[in-house]
Formats: sequence, structure tokens, C-alpha cells
Amino acid sequence: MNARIGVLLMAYGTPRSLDEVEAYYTHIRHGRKPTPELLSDLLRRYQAIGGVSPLNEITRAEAQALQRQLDADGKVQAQVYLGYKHTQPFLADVTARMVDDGIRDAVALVLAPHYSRLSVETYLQEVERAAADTPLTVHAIRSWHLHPGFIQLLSVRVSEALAKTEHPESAVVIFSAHSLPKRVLEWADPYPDQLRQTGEAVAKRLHLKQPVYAWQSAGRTQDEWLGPDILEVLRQLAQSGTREVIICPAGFVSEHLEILYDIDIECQQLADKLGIRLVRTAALNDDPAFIRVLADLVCKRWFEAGRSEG
Ligand code: FEC
Repeated sequence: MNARIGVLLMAYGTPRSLDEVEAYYTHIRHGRKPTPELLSDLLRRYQAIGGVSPLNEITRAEAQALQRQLDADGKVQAQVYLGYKHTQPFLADVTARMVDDGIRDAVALVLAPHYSRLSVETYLQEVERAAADTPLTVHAIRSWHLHPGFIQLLSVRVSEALAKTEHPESAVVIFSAHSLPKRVLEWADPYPDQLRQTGEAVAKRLHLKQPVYAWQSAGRTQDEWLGPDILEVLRQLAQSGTREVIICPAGFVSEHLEILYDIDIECQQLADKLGIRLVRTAALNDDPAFIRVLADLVCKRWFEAGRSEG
């Protein structure tokens, strides 16, 4: 019988209450406390979406559904563990728990489809660091932005959104992802190209006219961030006469602050002002078809590692 492997499912994590926001923000800022202005602006955004983000709850549902899917498929014997980058349970602690549980191989999967040295790689570095000098081998999945099941799911989401427009033939589809500091371009980071490849694959499947790419949710730092920013893109589209826009936040899989505030409130308010009808595609969350994509990624990575006896 195969030994049970670990599956480390990783997500950003969110504060569990407004009281936790300062510690969370300090963690995101690598230990530097936010200024009172930055903190109150972030508190304001959480308050605007009801006080807490649903991210942890959705991620937990995804992890539980993945466990059930892997058990049902029976291709690998796996124990799913869930770790967060910026809140408990932290990645290093979960990695240590896997070691204590006797896990010797783990597939590590970040719930973000596009790879950057500043995003996915920072999760993996933490896991690798915690696994060093232990018997645990980590088999990392670095990106999955062109997985056929993922492209299919986004295509369905975009068609459903287009069906809500009055003139789907002239509606513009924007694919967005979290912005990153512009310095990623200095080392030819694949992140911007991978977002474009995801968008092109969906556009090809749906025979969309020229899709548009935009970056959202840039951090409040001194860095220059990747652009064009999504708010700027909406302004430009309005100027050139666009009246209906779909936003497909392809860089995210779950609903959270960056979708519920940055798109549903901030972009929506701007779109209203500009006279644009905006429809946001539904998040993948724990849609069973998405969970099958995750299970497929895990199995493929494990078989690729050449360790399975099955
Ligand atoms: O729902 C929630 O509570 C959490 C939503 C959330 C997600 C998310 C995803 C990504 N981030 C990425 C990079 C950065 C960089 C900085 C940064 C800052 C923030 C802040 C909040 C926040 N992020 Fe985030 N991010 C989420 C939330 N993020 C809150 C702090 C306030 C603000 O700037 O709005 C800048 C750090 C710094 O200040 O030095 C860089 C990337 C992703 C997508 C990949 C992933 O999910 O890991 C990249 C969800």
C-alpha cells in the first residue's frame, strides 16, 4: 500500500475579526506596523464588506472538498493540510505538523494560478525552509494558469457574465490579477505573461474580441506597481465609448477583500459614475468542478514525482 502523502493547500489568509487587522497588516508588511492612516483605511475596507472577509471560510471549504475528492478518486492516499501566509495556521507550523504526523512527501499547492517570485514562490520558500533538515520532501506546483479545467471554468463564468449584458457582442472583457511591484519585470518574472495566457485561452474558447488586461489592488507602498491599474482601464474604456464591461479576476480563485471591495465596491462606484454597466464573474470558490481541477493538479504532480506505486 502507498504511504499517505500530505497535500499542503495554501492561501493568503484573512483576519478573523477587526481586532486582528493590525497584526495581520503588520505581518503583510514584514513586521512593520502600519501607520494609523493606513490601518484606518484598511479597517474601513473590511467594514465596507461586513467586517470580515469570507476568505478563510471559503478556503476551509475548498480544503475539505479537496480531501473528499481525493478520497473518492482513490488515486493517491492523501491527507490535506491547510496553511495561510499571513494568519494562523501559518505555513511553517503546518509543515512542522506534517512532519510530526509522519508525512514524508507533500504536494504543495498555492490557491493562486499565476507564478511570481514575489507571490507563489514566497509561500514555497517558507515551506521549504520549514522542511529543511526534516525527512519531508516537498513537491511544489508553481503555476496552473492553463489547466484545461481552469480555463473551462473561467470560460463558463465569462459566458454567464456576458449573458447578463445587453449587448454581449460589444461588451469588453477585462482579465485582472493582483498587481505586483514593477521590479518583477527586471527579472523576467512570468506573472504578467501567465495572466495574458490565461486570458487568451479563455478568449479563444469563447471567440472573444480583443480582451483587456488590468492590474488591481496595488499595495499602499512607495514602490511603482504593475499597470495599467483597473480603475484607469475603466476610465479609458469609458472614454472610447465602451458601455458594458465584464471583470474576470482570473488571478484569484476565492471571494475576498480584493474582489468584494476593490471590484464590487470601488470599480462598481467608478463604473456607475462613468455610465458603464459592470458585471463581475462569479468566483470559483468550492465549486465541485474547481475542486476536481485541484485534485487533478495534486495527482499529476505526485505521479510526476515518480514516487507512486499506483
Ligand atoms: O480577504 C482578505 O482579507 C485578504 C485579501 C487579499 C488577497 C491578497 C492577495 C495577494 N496579495 C498580493 C501581494 C501583496 C503585496 C502587498 C499586499 C498588501 C495587502 C494588504 C491587504 C491584502 N494585501 Fe495582498 N491580498 C489581500 C489583502 N499584497 C489587506 C495590505 C493593505 C493594502 O495594501 O491593501 C504589499 C505589501 C506591503 O505593504 O509591503 C505585494 C498578491 C496576491 C495574489 C496571490 C495570493 O493570493 O497570494 C501577489 C487575496
